[in-house]
Formats: sequence, structure tokens, C-alpha cells
Amino acid sequence: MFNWKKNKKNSDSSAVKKSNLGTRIAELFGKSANLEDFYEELEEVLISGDMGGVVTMELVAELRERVLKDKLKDKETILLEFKRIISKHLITTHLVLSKDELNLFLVLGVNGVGKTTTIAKLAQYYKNKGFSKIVLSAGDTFRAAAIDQLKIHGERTGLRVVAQKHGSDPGAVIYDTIASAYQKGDELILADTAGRMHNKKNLVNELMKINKIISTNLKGRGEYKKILVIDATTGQNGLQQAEVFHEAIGVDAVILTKYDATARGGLVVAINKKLKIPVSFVGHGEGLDDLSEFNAEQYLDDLLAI
Ligand SMILES: Nc1nc2c(ncn2[C@@H]2O[C@H](COP(=O)(O)OP(=O)(O)OP(=O)(O)O)[C@@H](O)[C@H]2O)c(=O)[nH]1
Ligand SMILES: [Mg+2]
Repeated sequence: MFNWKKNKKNSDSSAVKKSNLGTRIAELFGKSANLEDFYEELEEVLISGDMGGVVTMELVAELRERVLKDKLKDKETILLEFKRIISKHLITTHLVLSKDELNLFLVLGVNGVGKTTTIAKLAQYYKNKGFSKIVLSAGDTFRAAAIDQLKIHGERTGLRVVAQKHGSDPGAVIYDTIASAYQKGDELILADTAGRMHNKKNLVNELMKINKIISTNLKGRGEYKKILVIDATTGQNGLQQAEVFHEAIGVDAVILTKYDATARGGLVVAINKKLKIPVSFVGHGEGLDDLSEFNAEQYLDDLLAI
């Protein structure tokens, strides 16, 4: 169920959740003197809701055209038309595990977005789906506490963790994980990565190396997905991050975290429309169960307060 708004018991969302984007859009109809004013104010609301300038302009232009062409007048019809327009651009993917081969999710993202927490949540999610042979790979060897953090999650979820020392080569950690996963007949590897390196170039180079090691070692024997974690509260910055990672190694799916802590949901539309990367899950709290499959219909209803 897509219920991040209701399920926010562990989050400190009160400070950020000032106004709901949908409520603000709905209010515009009462406020605007004419349709022109409405479009302008709609653009402002969407941009402030993280949809991004270019994407917003394109969507509102599409709405203008439809309203003119179909002579739409009342608020409900115009909102429904806008919903239809946005929904055309939404792309969702459900990360269904292959039962016949080893699945590997490489979890990417800049520091602090929630990668390690999301790995624990994913482990819990797939355990609930009946997969028990899951192994966590401590690929963030850069940050001192990262390995211990993953080990704690391993203990909490009752899963094996493959790790080496702080500062070791993350490519070697992932190589070891793959080798041992084949040996033990594991179903899923959830691999953590560093969110920070000495600079962005290092980070990208490291990821390209890891990507190559995985592709070489899983070749034809496994299902490999690159999952980018984005913190929903970082706004358009999230879109730039997606661009960098996508260009470096290609991203298969996005997971948006901290949805409980933002009232601006437009980033999903921006990522889908601009980069054509699908969204798979939404994180809405710090607990292991605070992860839901992305539901486009519910997302739209919420975005537009329909
Ligand atoms: N409210 C809220 N907090 C979250 C969510 N996901 C993660 N967090 C919190 O965000 C903080 C950072 O999470 P981590 O999982 O350590 O992030 P990371 O990307 O692994 O960070 P680095 O390893 O430093 O790169 C922690 O305090 C988490 O509890 C979420 O969906 N909602
Ligand atoms: Mg981490």
C-alpha cells in the first residue's frame, strides 16, 4: 500500500511538511481571476513542488492546449485532464526477483540519502515475499562506520553480510559476495556503495569499476539491477544526481526516500519525464517496514489533491 503520509511514526516530518502541493493547486482555482493567472500560478506551485522548470512548462503548455481544444471549463474537469497529462509521463517498475537465477541490486546514491537503510528495508520486503537467501554486501568501504552499520542491519534482519576491512577495494568485496552467493545458492545480493569519495570523479570511476566487475561475474547467470536512491527532500538536486549516475553506469530504477518528510512530490515527474528512469519504491520512515511499492495512481491523487 502506498501510504507514506499515514505511516510516518518514526519521522520528524512536522517541520518540513508545511503545505500539500495538491491543496495548493486546488486553491488556485478559487484564487485566480482568469485562466491565464491560473496557469501562471500553477507553474509557480509546480516549480516550488520540485517538478523543475522545463518539465513544468511542458506540462502546463500541454494542459493549455487541451483546455482550449476541448473547451474545458470547470475545475474538476481541468484537474482531471492535468492528472491524465501527468500520468502519461509516469513510469513505474516493480522489482520482481527472478526465481531461477541470482539477483543482484547495486544500491547507489550520494551520501546520506538512505542507501543503507533502504537495503535493510528491501531485505525485509523480499523476506516478506518468501525469499530467505539474501546476502548484504558491504561495498561502502570508504566511510569508517559504514561496514558496521550494514552488519547491524544484517543482525536485525537475520541475514549474512559479506564485508572486508575499512578502506579495502569495494570491487573485491562485491567479487567475494558474488562468489560466495553462488556457492551458497543465494537468491539476492543487496550491495551497498559509498555515497562519498574524495571527489565526484573518484566516485564515478569507482562505480564504473564495480559495475564492470558485476557485469563480468554475473554474465548470463544473474539478474543485475542498478538502483538509485534519491532523498525526496533534496528537490531538484535529486534530478541532477540522477543525471550523473545515469550517465555513468545507467540506472534501472529509482527509490525515493524520506517521502514522509516532504510535501513536494514533483521530483518523481521530473525524473520520469526527463530521464525516463522508472520509480520502484518509496521510503517513508526509518523503520524496516517503511517502504512501499510506488503506486502512480495514488501518487497522482495525492499530488493533485483529487
Ligand atoms: N524520515 C526518513 N528518514 C530516512 C528514510 N530513509 C533513511 N532515513 C534516514 O536517513 C539517514 C541516512 O540514512 P542512511 O541509510 O545511513 O543513508 P546512506 O545513503 O547509507 O548514507 P551514507 O552511507 O553516509 O552515504 C538515517 O538517519 C536514516 O534513518 C526515510 O524514508 N524517511
Ligand atoms: Mg550508507
